[in-house]
Amino acid sequence: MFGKIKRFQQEDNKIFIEFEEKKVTVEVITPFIINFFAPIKREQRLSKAVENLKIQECSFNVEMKKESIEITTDELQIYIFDNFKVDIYDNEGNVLCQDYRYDREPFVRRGNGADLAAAEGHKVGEESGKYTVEVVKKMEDDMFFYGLGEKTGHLNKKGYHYKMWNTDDPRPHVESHEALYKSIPFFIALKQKKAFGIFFDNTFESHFDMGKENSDYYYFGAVDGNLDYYFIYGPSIKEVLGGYTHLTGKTPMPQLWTLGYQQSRWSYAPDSRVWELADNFRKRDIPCDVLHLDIDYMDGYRVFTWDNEKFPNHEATVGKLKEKGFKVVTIIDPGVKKDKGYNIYDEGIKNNYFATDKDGVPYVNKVWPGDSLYPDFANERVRKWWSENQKIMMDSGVSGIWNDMNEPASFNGPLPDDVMFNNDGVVADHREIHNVYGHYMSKATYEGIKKCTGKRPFVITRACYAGTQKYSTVWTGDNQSFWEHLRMSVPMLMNLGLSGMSFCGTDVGGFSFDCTAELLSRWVQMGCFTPLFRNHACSNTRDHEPWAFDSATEEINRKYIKLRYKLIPYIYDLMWEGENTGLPIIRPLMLHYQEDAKTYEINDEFLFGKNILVAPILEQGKTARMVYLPEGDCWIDYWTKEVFEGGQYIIKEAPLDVCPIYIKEGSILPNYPVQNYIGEKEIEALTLDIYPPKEGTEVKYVHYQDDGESFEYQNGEFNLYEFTVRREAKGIVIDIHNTHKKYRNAYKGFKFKVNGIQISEILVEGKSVNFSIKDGVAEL
Ligand code: MIG
Repeated sequence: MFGKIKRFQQEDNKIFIEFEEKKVTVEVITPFIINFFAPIKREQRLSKAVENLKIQECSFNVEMKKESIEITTDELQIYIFDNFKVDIYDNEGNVLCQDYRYDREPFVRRGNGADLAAAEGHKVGEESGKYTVEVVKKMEDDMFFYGLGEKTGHLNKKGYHYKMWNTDDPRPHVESHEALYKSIPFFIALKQKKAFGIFFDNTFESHFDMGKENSDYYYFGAVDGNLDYYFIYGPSIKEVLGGYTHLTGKTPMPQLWTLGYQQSRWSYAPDSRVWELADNFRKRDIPCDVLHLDIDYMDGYRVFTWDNEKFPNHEATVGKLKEKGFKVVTIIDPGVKKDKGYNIYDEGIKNNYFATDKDGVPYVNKVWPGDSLYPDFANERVRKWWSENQKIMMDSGVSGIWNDMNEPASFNGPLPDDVMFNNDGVVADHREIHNVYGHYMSKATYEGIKKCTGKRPFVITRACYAGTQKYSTVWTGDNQSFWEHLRMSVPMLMNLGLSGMSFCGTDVGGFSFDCTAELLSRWVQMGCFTPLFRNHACSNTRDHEPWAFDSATEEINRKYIKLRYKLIPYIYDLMWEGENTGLPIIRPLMLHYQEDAKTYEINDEFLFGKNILVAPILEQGKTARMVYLPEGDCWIDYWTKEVFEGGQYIIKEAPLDVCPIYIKEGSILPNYPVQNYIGEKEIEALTLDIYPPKEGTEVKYVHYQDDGESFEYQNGEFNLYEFTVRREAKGIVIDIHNTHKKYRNAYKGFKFKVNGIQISEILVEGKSVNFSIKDGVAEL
C-alpha cells in the first residue's frame, strides 16, 4: 500500500516521509507520544477527540539507515521501514511494539451448520472484516490489554474482538455484544511490566482484535478514514493515561452536589409522584441530592418542552425542590418531533439544522415522539443553536441535562450510510459521524449550560467518543437487574476509567428486569464507590428505590449512601487530582501495583483512589469472599480495623450489610459529616480519618477545597491543605500546612479520628497547638 521509502524531510516536530505510493507524516508530540498519520481519505487530520494538540518541544534525532528511518527521542527509538512498517523500542533497546510483517491469517470457522445455527437463533461469529485502514502488531509474550471504553467481559481484553460502532441494543449486554453505546478507540498494552497505549483516532466503524483471530498478532482497523494513531509510552500505566488525556483532555472538576446520591426511574411523573419521592428521602433520613425526570416530563416527547398536565407549575415545583436540597436533572434526546408549529422543529427546518438524505432533504426516522429529525451536531451552527436551547431548561430551574439516545438510536431501522452531515464545513456521511454524534451533542450541551449558568455543567451522556470526558459524565446504559451485570460493571467501569472517562457509573439496581432486595443491597455497596451514583430503573419494572423492599434493605441503602456522603471530600480530591493527571477514580489494582503481576487480572476488586480498596460481593447468596491485597503495602479492614500484610489472599466474611473495604496503611481520608444533601451544613471543620503509617515513617495527603460550583478555581480561587502524619515511638505527629490560600471560606478547624494509636502532637504551619480529645476524636 505504501511501497518503498524514497526520502524524508523534517520540519519542526514533523517528519514527512515519502514512500513510492504515498506520503505520510510522523509527528513527535512529546518524547513519549508519537503520531503516525497517512492521509488515506482526507489530507487533513480533522480530529474530533484532540482539540488544541499541545506539542512539547523536545530534541530528537532522525537518520536514514540502510533499511529504515530511525527516529530517536529521549524515551523511544522508532524505526520506519518500507510499507510504513514501524518498530518501537524503549531507550534501552527493549522491544515495545513491532508491526507484524505477514498477512493476517484468520482462523477458520468450521462446520456447515452455520445457517441452521443462526436460524435457530444462535449468534454465529461474523467473518473477520476487510478494512481500508489496518495496522497489525506482533503479539509479544506476556501481554495484557486494557481500556477500549465501555465493553462487556473482563478487565483484560486479550483474546477478544471488539467493534467501535455506537449501538443501542436493548438485549441483555453479554460478552457476544462487541459494541455498546460508546466508542473509545484506545487501549493500553502491558508487556513485561511496561505499558504503552495506542489511540486510533478514526471515527468510522473500527475493529480491535486483541489476538482472537490469531495469537501471533493483534490489530486495529477501520472501514474508512485515515490512518491516524498515537503511540503513547509509559512505562507506567499512569503515564500512559497522562499521555492519552494530554491528547484528548481530562475530566474537569464537577459541581460538588453531582457527587451526591441520585435517584431516577423511567419516569417519575406527575409532580405529586416526585414530591412523594422527595418526602420519602427526607422522612427516612436517606441522603439524596438529585432527582431525574425521564421522558415523560415532556409534552409529547418534544424536547425542550414540559407537559403542562403532569407538571402544571414546573418552575415552582423545581424551585421548591431546590429549597429542600433536590436538584432536578431532565433527559433530552436528540430526536426532534416532526411537527409544524413546534418551535424547535420549525427553527431547525428553517435554518437547515437537521441531517439530510443524500439529496439534501431532511432525514426522518422514528424515536419516542414518532417521526423525528436528527440535529446535525457535527455542524458548529447547529451546536450553537442546541447550546442556546439549554437556556430553556436552565430557566425552568433544571440543574443538569441527561443526554440519551444519541448513538443515535432509531426505531425505524438504522440510519442509512448516506445520511449527510456538515462537519464544520466538510460534508461527511453517517458512517463518519455516527460515532461522534453523542460526543458533539454533549459538547453543545456542555457549552450551552456553561454559557447560561456560568457554573460547571452537569451533563450525562449515553453515547460518546474519545475526548467526551471534557464535556460529560457517562452511564453505561440499559443494564439489567442481573447479578451478572453487577459483576460486569466492575471491569467495565475500570476500563472506562482507563479510557479517560473518569466520571462514570451504572444504573444501580439494574435498568431492565426486576431487582431483588439482595441484589439492590449489594449494588448500592458497589454504587457507593462509583463517581456517578445513580439508582435508575426501566418503566414497568419493580420499584427499587432504597425503601422499596423491606426495612433491612432500606437500612443497608442508608448505611452506604451515608458512607458516600462522608467520603465526598475524598472523592472531590480525586476529581482535582484527575483534572491534573488524567487518573480515574475507579482504578484497577495494577494501576498502582504494576510490579505485582497478581493484580493484572483482578476483575472483582478495585481501588477507589489509591487509598481505598473495595472488594464488593457480586454473587447472590454469598457472604464471604476471597480478597487479594496487593503487595508492598499493609491494608486495614475498614470495619474491624484488623491489619493485613499485602501480597496475600485473605477470606473476608461479608454478611449482607458488609461490603469488604480496606484502607491502605498510611492513609489520611478527609471526611464530611453526613448531610441530607451537599451544602445542607456549613462545613466548619474537616475531619481526618487517619490510618497511621509504620513507625519512623510519614505520609502526606493534599486536600483541595473550593466553592464547589464556579470556574473561579481556574483563576486560583481554591485552598490546598497539606497534611503530614509522622509516626514516632510514642504516637503520631500531625502537621498541617495551608499551601495555597485563595478561597475565602477556609475551614475554621480540624477534627482527627486516629485508628489504633495516640496523637502526641499537632502542628499548624510548623507550630505546636493545643487540642482536646472527645470520644476518641481530637479537635483543634
Ligand atoms: O429506550 O428514556 O438508557 O435510561 O430510562 C428507552 C427512557 C429510552 C433509554 C435509557 C434509559 C431511559 C430510557 N431510554
